[in-house]
Amino acid sequence: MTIKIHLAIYLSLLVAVNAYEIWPHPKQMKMNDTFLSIDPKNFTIHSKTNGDCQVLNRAIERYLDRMFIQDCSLVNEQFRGRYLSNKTENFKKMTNYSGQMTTLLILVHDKCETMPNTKMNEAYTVKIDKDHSVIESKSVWGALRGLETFSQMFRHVGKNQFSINTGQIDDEPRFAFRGVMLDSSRHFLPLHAIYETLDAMEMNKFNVFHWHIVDDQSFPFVSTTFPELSKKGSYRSNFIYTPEDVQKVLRYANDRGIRVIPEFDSPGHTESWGKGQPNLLTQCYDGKGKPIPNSYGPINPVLNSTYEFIQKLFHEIAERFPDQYMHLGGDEVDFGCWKSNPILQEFMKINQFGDDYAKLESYYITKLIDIVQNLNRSYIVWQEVFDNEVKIRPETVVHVWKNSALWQMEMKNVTKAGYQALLSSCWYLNYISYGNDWYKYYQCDPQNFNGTIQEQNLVTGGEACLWGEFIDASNLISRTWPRACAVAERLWSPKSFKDPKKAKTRFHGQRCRMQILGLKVEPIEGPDFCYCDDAI
Ligand SMILES: *[C@@H]1O[C@H](CO)[C@@H](O)[C@H](O)[C@H]1NC(C)=O
Ligand SMILES: *[C@@H]1O[C@H](CO)[C@@H](O)[C@H](O)[C@H]1NC(C)=O
Ligand SMILES: *[C@@H]1O[C@H](CO)[C@@H](O)[C@H](O)[C@H]1NC(C)=O
Ligand SMILES: *[C@@H]1O[C@H](CO)[C@@H](O)[C@H](O)[C@H]1NC(C)=O
Ligand SMILES: *[C@@H]1O[C@H](CO)[C@@H](O)[C@H](O)[C@H]1NC(C)=O
Ligand SMILES: *[C@@H]1O[C@H](CO)[C@@H](O)[C@H](O)[C@H]1NC(C)=O
Ligand SMILES: *[C@@H]1O[C@H](CO)[C@@H](O)[C@H](O)[C@H]1NC(C)=O
Ligand SMILES: CC(=O)N[C@H]1CO[C@H](CO)[C@@H](O)[C@@H]1O
Repeated sequence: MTIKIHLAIYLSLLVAVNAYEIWPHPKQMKMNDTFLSIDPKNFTIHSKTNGDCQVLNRAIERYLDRMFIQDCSLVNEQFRGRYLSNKTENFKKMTNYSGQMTTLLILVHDKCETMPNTKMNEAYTVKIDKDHSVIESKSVWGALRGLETFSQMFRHVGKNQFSINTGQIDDEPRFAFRGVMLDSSRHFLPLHAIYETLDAMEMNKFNVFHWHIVDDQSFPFVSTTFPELSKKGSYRSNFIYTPEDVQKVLRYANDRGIRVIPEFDSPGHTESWGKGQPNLLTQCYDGKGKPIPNSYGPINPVLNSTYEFIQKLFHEIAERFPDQYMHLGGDEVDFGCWKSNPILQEFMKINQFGDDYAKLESYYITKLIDIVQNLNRSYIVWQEVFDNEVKIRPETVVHVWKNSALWQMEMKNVTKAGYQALLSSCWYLNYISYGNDWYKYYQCDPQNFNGTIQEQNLVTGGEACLWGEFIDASNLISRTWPRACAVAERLWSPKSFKDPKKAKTRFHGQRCRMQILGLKVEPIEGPDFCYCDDAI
């Protein structure tokens, strides 16, 4: 029995040296058996770009800083001793050794873009060769993804001694939209928690940070137009995001090729808005037609003042967040309070909406959309907006989230109607369970529905959501990761990578890699260990 176990460990170690542990898996890899040695003290990265490229310069600095950590995650001491001696001299004598790599060239062909965007090109090639190693891409974003891949290709084979196999990787993402959503309203998330998330996202080639910044419980976003919103609506006076804080997050994300899409969800989920903006929310009434003190429902959609406020607030949001997209929310509007209010009842009558409060919601959303369009922004909405047949623009992205067995049908309906679809139904990572739960995240495929080719092509990607009711900075990273790695590979790698059993060694490697960079990533692949566990 023990012999068997030892043999298994021994074999898995053998696999470790030849398996390329890159996560998410590249589209195409042709690796050779020969390898180069790298001495971190004798290694430089050069770049050739079309004009100035600060984003790349900063990325190179960042990667040089963390590339040569002693990566204990992939091989252990025993293994090193047996196969790749810790002595450089012996290392060089090894049969497949073909030289030292002292430089890497990064070649970016197009003019360097300064902001990640909907059309960004993330394709790249990494070629590791005796005489000439290069990362080549059209855009700077491809170069960033290539650097991440390159940094995952090393083997730590001895003190300050690394090796890398020769070969070529040609890679590009399967989906253009690969997001992670954080909720900073249910629990305030300090900037360091957001930065850590962005670091982890970069390691997994995510490219959209969806910031669900405000909700019923708190309004931490500081508006300079309406300062009372955060003054009265935040949990505490220091649980806020000032304009400078938002700038910092934007810069941090931007440097990592990550778009930031803010969500100001309305007309529901707005309780905290009402604290600093009187007369915004709907007064609820009791059965006898009397106003209930301090009882408010969704935003009041019948007042002109509502739209003056919305116009000014969203104007400010558009100035703060430069991405082409905003997330407008539109989910879970509770009609109960609207139904109780006699002024709204009257409005329903005048507008011949009958008893259909979805029509009143449509009335609000249509006006909101007009405002956002005038601000020259595109938008994403939660699926209810589509379900309630609100008039939306053809390029609207519909965010499918309801976690029923019916998400495939919803995807079909949305794309059949010609809208782009974004999937989150199977990726609500805040719903935790015992065991290797990443398998189910890994196996969910956003194009796995009965759609025509054209309909499937309207799937723009997906997003892992971390709703914050039970999450704050103390458990954000451990709850998100490595689960979100499974989503990352689904959204980046070719569809054929779908067997979690085949992926688990690499998955484990990625978890350890993140851990050694200081991210407190959970073990979710059963009993195991990282070789760097003793350093944590
Ligand atoms: C060295 O190359 C040989 C032949 O190409 C190959 O079979 C072997 O696995 C390689 N060894 C290592 C450690 O890469
Ligand atoms: C760096 O590596 C090159 C190529 O192997 C070698 O010629 C040179 O002496 C090395 N320089 C240092 C400072 O080790
Ligand atoms: C890999 O090996 C093949 C055949 O030995 C060779 O033609 C090719 O140039 C090698 N590629 C790299 C990147 O070393
Ligand atoms: C609200 O705006 C509409 C259209 O702009 C206008 O016709 C109406 O008189 C306004 N109502 C009030 C109470 O100001
Ligand atoms: C509208 O947005 C597009 C895409 O972001 C941009 O190219 C264009 O210049 C903008 N137009 C105006 C009037 O701001
Ligand atoms: C999709 O559309 C069909 C036909 O309109 C409808 O019956 C069904 O309820 C819709 N499914 C979902 C999940 O919305
Ligand atoms: C898939 O869609 C096609 C055409 O929309 C329909 O004919 C077929 O019955 C559907 N298949 C399933 C399994 O739902
Ligand atoms: C970790 C390891 O394998 N260390 C070895 C390095 O090389 C010396 C000399 O060959 C050995 O004594 C160590 O055990």
